[in-house]
Amino acid sequence: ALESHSRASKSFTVNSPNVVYTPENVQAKYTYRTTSVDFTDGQYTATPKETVYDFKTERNVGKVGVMLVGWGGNNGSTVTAGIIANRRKLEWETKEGPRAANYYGSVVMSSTVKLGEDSRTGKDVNIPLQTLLPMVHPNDLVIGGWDISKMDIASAMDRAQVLEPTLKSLVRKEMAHMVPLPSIYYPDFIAANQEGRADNVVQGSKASLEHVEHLRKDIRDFKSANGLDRVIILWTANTERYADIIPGVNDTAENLMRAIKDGHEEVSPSTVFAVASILEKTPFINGSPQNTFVPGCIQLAEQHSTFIGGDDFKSGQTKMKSALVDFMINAGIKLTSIASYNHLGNNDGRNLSEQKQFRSKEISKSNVVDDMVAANHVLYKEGEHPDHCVVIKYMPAVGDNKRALDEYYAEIFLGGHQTISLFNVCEDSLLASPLIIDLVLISDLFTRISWRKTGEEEWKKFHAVLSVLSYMLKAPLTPPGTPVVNALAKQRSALVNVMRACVGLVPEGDMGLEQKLF
Ligand code: NAI
Ligand code: DG6
Repeated sequence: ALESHSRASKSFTVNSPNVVYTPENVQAKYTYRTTSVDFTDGQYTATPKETVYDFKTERNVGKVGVMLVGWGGNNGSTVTAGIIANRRKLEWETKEGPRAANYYGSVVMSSTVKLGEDSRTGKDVNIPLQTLLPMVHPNDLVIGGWDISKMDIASAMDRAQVLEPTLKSLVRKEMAHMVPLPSIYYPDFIAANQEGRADNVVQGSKASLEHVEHLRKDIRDFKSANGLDRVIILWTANTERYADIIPGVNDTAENLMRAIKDGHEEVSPSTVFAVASILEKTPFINGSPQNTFVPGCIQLAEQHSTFIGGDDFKSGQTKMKSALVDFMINAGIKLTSIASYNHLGNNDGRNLSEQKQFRSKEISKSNVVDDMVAANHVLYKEGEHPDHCVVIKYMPAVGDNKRALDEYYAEIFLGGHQTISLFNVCEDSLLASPLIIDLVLISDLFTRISWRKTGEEEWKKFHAVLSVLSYMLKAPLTPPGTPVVNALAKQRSALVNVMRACVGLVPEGDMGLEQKLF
């Protein structure tokens, strides 16, 4: 098993006394270089700083499962069909000719990173990101999950209206046997228009310890029935309304557990899922915008050293925004307004047509430029911010083919203006599904990474709030008190550079001195 599962790590080895390979681990000593800044007498002083860390990554990835909450939805059924199609190397006919399974849109599976420069030619050597560290292959994931709708996943795939009929016919038989587990349903948290789907629910319409125990048992049963080493739980169910943060109810781990026991009405289904996952020491990722991770839930994850990550998949319009705004502001262009409109016709759009659920999405879509604006005090005064408006409309006819229109309006040299208008037509679930794969693969990887400061005895895990997942998420959750980074390029380099550190490689740099100094 070790032989086959660690094949990815064999694609390169690092030739350094700081990196040691054993059959079980890759261990690297890594010098982290930062700059510490002081402000005295009206002047900054920058002091280079070095901290030496050891990183240890387990090489045997073992057998991994993923349990999707909302398995029967557009994302759940699409990602399932996609993994089966890849596993079976399927090809199918479309009106544009034959197509074959791929993992396009997955940063792990379909992007590359620079390993270094060829020692003879000096040219960049690029390798697939998935080969930087031993990672589970998505084809090997065992998939399961819950849905409040009891429809099997093959029929759910038809209901979603995302995939080509020719592809569906090839995966239908296998998917027809996949039936979601009953789930917990507290009607007040999702739109009333979803009620008709709820025919697969566990008894009880508010939080309870019985629900937590029920879900914990589901996780344990799934793990043992499939002989899994680890499971990742991911919420891709409907967007919920925000839960009110109430002192004494969800502000601490202890209060949250008591609120669940008492059946408090401000505890959402997604929080109950998160609590069950945390207690099972199983990472939990939130792909929707609501505040699942109330302070008490974050504290619980910290206490149990279990990874949580969120919120809200960053697929099309917002991904573009977090790249474009980064470019504009870093180019010294003063962005003054963003008008973001989209319409879509899938069940997600239907659910978001109610105000409380829309509000959750409006929040996650609106905060994505804050860090870039705050970093540029040449363009923006303290507290100054571009206008930002987010509109979402439900238009059944366009189904999953979301239409997004964005206008970026900016002030340029000497009072002039620049207007950038974008029209982005994206098949929503085909953009979101690869993000689910990335979130699962990266979360699983970090369960196998330990670190310590050189000289210390004890190995530790990364902080329970797994902020390296930010690249895939619209409103990244970060450890309490730490900054949120939305800029897309920074998010990617954080992920890649942490992975590089684990094999003792310097951060990706673009100086290219060897091509400039002769
Ligand atoms: P969907 O509406 O097709 O699927 C959601 C599924 O969740 C449904 O099958 C529903 O029955 C189920 N569900 C609702 N409450 C549940 C509960 N308590 N337990 C278990 N299942 C439950 O939605 P879709 O398009 O798959 O999106 C899922 C989520 O991902 C939404 O919150 C959406 O806002 C978010 N998202 C989607 C993106 C995309 O591009 N498709 C991108 C970003 C976020
Ligand atoms: C309409 O905005 C529905 C939403 O669920 C989005 O489709 C989803 O959040 C993806 O949004 P974005 O901005 O990342 O494309």
